[in-house]
Amino acid sequence: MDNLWLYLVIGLVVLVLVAGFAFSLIRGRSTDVREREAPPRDAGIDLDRHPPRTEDDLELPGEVPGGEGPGVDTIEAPSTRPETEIAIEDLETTPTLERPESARGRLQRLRARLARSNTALGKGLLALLSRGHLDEEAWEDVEDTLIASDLGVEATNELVESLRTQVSIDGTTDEATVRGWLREDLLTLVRPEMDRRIASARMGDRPSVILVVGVNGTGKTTTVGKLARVLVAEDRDVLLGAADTFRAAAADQLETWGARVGVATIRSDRDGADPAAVAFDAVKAGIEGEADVVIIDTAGRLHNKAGLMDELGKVKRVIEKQSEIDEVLLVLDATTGQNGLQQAKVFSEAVDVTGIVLTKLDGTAKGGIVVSVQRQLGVPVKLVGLGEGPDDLAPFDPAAFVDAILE
Ligand SMILES: Nc1nc2c(ncn2[C@@H]2O[C@H](COP(=O)(O)OP(=O)(O)OP(=O)(O)O)[C@@H](O)[C@H]2O)c(=O)[nH]1
Ligand SMILES: [Mg+2]
Repeated sequence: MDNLWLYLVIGLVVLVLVAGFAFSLIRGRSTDVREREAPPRDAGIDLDRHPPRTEDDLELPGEVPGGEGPGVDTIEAPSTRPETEIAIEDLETTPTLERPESARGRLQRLRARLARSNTALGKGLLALLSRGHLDEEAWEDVEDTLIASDLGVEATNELVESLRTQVSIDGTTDEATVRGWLREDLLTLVRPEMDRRIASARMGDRPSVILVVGVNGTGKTTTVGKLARVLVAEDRDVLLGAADTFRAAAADQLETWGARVGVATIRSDRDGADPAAVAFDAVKAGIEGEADVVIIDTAGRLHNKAGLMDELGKVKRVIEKQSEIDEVLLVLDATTGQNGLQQAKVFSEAVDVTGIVLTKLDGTAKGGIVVSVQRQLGVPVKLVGLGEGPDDLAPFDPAAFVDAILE
């Protein structure tokens, strides 16, 4: 009998132990599952800003060919998107995002580069003007130098006229005096009174929308990347839209720029997806995620290809279904001269250009294009690209520009 009791007690203890062990095993596993399902907290990108596509998205009426809607699958929930997960991991394992340089004083920093590239204009002019007796031949040389800098015939005539008047009144041609006149005249031509601010703050209850356009290879994607950096340095919440859907590599290029400073990119992974649909989705995500600014990169297009220019018009119209476009930046390669002016004309007819970005000013003595393009379009040069480095983009500052030319 005693033995029976003993067996009963031992049996009970073993039962309790087994039950306890089993319970703790189950608990442990469910915690595991919860942890794995929980979204990463400090991924650096607010995933809520990329909500899943809704039925509405597919209703871009008539604008989207094909029965599958825009085909932009970027803003699906991250759990179904291995690419997005990889991007988040990357950001997590790279905890130190780059800290971009603030825009203030950038042109001063880049002044030496600008001065070097424009020596033919500045030094050439000063040498000509201060060499003493200025005969007709000397004035022709001055004109030639200005024309060669892409200043344009009209502005060149105005400048030469003004200089001739001052020389005849004053009689002097010492370098300091001539430099003073030139500085004043060039500054007037560059029109310092133009508003060069870039729309980059929220407009009421929506983000500002910036569309970046231009012909192939002018530096659009690089400019969008650099601009995102400038805005991040100003604590703006930026979202990028990769509406260059010709090649997946174009979206990759943009995404890489963004990831370096913790900015997300809305893109399609399908080559040849409708660029208007991607642009639409980017703006939509920007609105829903309460971004400050959405910057949309577009594919390079030749201005003389009507079909491509029409496509750009469509991108604009589709974006405008849900938001105004606050800024259309035309990116021009400063080394392309007269052709750049022709591009400016055609692009401004297709989309209302609000500002010019002049890139590659570091490699050319053709700074006069600032004046000619502003004259042609009546819109200001807002930014200048002065190199391939990530912070080699500066807000255009007329006085610093003229000083650099005359350095
Ligand atoms: N030196 C110099 N190079 C620049 C500047 N801006 C861009 N680039 C270079 O120009 C080349 C083309 O730049 P992208 O940004 O890819 O040009 P894109 O307009 O986007 O080209 P597509 O998308 O093919 O039309 C790259 O090698 C850039 O590094 C600049 O201000 N100075
Ligand atoms: Mg590009």
